[in-house]
Amino acid sequence: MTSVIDPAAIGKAKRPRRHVRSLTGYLPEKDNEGKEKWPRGEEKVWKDGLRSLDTGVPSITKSIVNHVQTSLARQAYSLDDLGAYQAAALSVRDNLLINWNDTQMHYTRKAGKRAYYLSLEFLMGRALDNALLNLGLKDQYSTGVEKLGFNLEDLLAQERDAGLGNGGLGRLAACYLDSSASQDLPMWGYGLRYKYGIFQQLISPDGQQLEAPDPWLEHSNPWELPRLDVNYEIRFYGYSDRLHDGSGRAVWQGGQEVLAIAYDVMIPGCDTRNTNNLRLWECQPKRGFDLNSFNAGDYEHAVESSNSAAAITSVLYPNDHTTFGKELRLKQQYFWTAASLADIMRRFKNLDKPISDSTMHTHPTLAIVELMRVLVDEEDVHWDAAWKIVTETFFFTNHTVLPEALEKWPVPLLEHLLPRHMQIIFDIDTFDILVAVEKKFPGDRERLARMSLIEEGVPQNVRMAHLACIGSRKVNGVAELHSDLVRTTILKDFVDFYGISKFGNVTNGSKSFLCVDRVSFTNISVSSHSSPMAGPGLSQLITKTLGIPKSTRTSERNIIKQSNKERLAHYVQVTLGLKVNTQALFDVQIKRLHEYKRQTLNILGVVHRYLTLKAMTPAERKKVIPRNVFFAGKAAPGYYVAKLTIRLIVNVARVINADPDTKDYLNLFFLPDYSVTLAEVLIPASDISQHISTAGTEASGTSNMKFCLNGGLLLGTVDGANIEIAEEVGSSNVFFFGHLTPAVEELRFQHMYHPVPVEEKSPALAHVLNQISSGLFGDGGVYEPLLNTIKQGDYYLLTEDFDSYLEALSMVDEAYSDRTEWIKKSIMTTAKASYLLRTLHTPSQNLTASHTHTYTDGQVQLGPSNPRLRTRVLEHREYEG
Ligand code: F58
Repeated sequence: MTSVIDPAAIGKAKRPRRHVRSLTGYLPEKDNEGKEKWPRGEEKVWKDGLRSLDTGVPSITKSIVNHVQTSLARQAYSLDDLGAYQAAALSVRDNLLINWNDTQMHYTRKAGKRAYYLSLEFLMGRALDNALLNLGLKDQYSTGVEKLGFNLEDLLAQERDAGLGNGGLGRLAACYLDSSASQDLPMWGYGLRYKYGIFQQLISPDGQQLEAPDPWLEHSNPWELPRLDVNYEIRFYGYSDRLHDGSGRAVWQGGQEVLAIAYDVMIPGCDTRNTNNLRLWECQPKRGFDLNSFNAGDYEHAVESSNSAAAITSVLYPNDHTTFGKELRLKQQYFWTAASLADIMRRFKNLDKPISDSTMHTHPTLAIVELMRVLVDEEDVHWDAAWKIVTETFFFTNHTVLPEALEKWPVPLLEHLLPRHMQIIFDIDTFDILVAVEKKFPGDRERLARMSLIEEGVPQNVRMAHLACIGSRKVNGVAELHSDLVRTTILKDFVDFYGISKFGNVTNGSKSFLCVDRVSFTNISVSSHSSPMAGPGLSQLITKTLGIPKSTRTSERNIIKQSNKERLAHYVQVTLGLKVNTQALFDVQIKRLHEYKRQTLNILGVVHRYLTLKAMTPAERKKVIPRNVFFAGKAAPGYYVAKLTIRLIVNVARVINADPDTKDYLNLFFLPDYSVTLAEVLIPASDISQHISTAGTEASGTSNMKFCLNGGLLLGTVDGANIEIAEEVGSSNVFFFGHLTPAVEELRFQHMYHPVPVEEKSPALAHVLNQISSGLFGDGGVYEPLLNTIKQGDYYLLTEDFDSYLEALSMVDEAYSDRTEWIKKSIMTTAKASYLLRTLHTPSQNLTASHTHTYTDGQVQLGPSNPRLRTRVLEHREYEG
């Protein structure tokens, strides 16, 4: 028997794609008296079937064994550590899902307002340990897996980091999620589910960085829940016809359509059942396979659309401070903002609940344009009303003022890929900016050119930071100094135009205990589950417990630090095969490799120390404080100079560590493949950490905070959050050096037009450079391009800061020689820096360092009882008109 196939049905789903009930944001129907109706079947039978959390050891082991049996289809005989990890993770996930479900229902019933954090990067690291700590179940799981013949630490080590981020920006996003969940705030994250996260860094025998892909999803990911029926169609290319009916509307059609599929990642709060959501989008072809092409024998064309769709969420771009104007990158940005907004709009329309979005940096700026398109073209909202909604909805956080990081997109590219969006950008530029600027500053054409969204040139470019600024309700930087720079440099004209009140500061914070050493927690009795393990509660507890340095605390602290140093030493032994002297001072610089972060200054300082040691007699050397210097960090694959710095570090390490004259006093380690997991080993072990950017270039920095929380002192420049940290922990506990921000511009001018040879500026530095050039660490010629950046132009001002850097290093040596005093400093640093744990603050607490832009201005509060909120609901209804 043959059946007839309707060609029109090929590739179409047999039933509607969207199974509405699996979406969040639905409530039970109510009867005439307003009582909720049970939707189907017998309520009691349903309720008896619901499971509760597994918190006791017997129910935990039962759950793990069940997962081995049914989820993994394995047996006790065939279970390795990886399988046991997967079963344990699935069992923990069951608990998270129970909490997740209840939380989302609670939000739907109660929460009047939600915040959404849009970021292309979420650097989450590992999930199992974090979930166990947040659920307060680590001890129970440890006992449980032991009863099943495994060791929890071994299982934790099986998990691959979720490396969906480059560095500080992505890690901050992860901290925000953690904080919001821990403080019971209804916030969701939206990002992309990259198939390949940040590349794996390998170091070749001659010290070069090599990159390998990071197939982190290889063994399936127990922490995500595919929501295949939550999907949206996203269009690219095609053409846009304006309607010319005075409405400003247009119809966008044709081109390529792809599907955004949702994957949900549970974000557990600490010491609360509140569990938030991170929704990551995967791109799939709208129709998987072009059957016509296949039948015509053109297999390549048949799979082409699926290949090009999959490419959109295939890989995280590994550049953290440069933009290249690549079409695929723009596709990623639009795909993600359009899918996220569609999802948010659906929830909003379903519940009539107000939204507050955060465009956290310039990546999601297209969301501003997309929301205009949806409101004007699809929802038929008048342009002016739509613009008012848009500019009430978004909050823009700037994370850098480096010129090379300010995103610009070529107009022809935008016109081709997103024709309707380009029209909207031109309209916003004309009607919502230039006309108003001309009115306020008549005849000031230069100002118009500077402020326009369009930068003239061949081709023209769209300035995304300007768009983010004018399309947002508030703009902020991430530390006081940085926010000042935003106001006085890149967005100065906009401050003149809007007034200062739109431009604030929200200094970054850090997740409560990402890296705070676990041992210290037990020792300061914060381990009890009833203790406030997160946010302001924890910060108060640390301050109270550690605030007054007592001699008992001092010795306790020493033991803790020592054990963390030994853990790091063990890691180095296992991974590099090198022995670490755990009695030495541990000096750590771990961050993305970038000229502005000046790892080069650090390695040149190490070489100087080495040369100084070599010139000493053995008796003199005996007086020197032994030091281990640790580096870790990845360079963008195309960043030649940064990669040369890695090569120099690795080759200097090779020489120094093998030198019998000095190896008892100085050792150097470059730890490959820096990750959140590695940071968790390195940070608690540090005595001193380096944050030595050229003044005015590091927006905030966040690892500086994590080091302080772990009792590591800072050696740094007067830059970013270093300044506020020092204000809090006391300037005697921070080692500052270098020129200040206001001097930088003039110094650069002098270097450009009136250069002075390095020999005159800093003989010490000149000696170091000569030694490298002359081949002390292998072929000196290799390093010439790197050394030339210092000898010529010296944009990052190493020659200016080198001598004061050496002085600061000596001050560290001197301070460390009095170990009791040093430990006191370390304790004070942890205690005082604990204010950084206050991540998300509600205005009702009247605290200053707020973290979520929704609350920064103190105008909007969560919860249905807030009268302002009701006003906003009404406003939105009016706009929808
Ligand atoms: C980082 N920015 C800052 N990328 O460098 C760091 O100081 C800060 O602590 C951190 O953000 C969190 O606020 C960063 O990693 C960017 O700023 C991007 C550059 C390319 C365009 C989009 C922003």
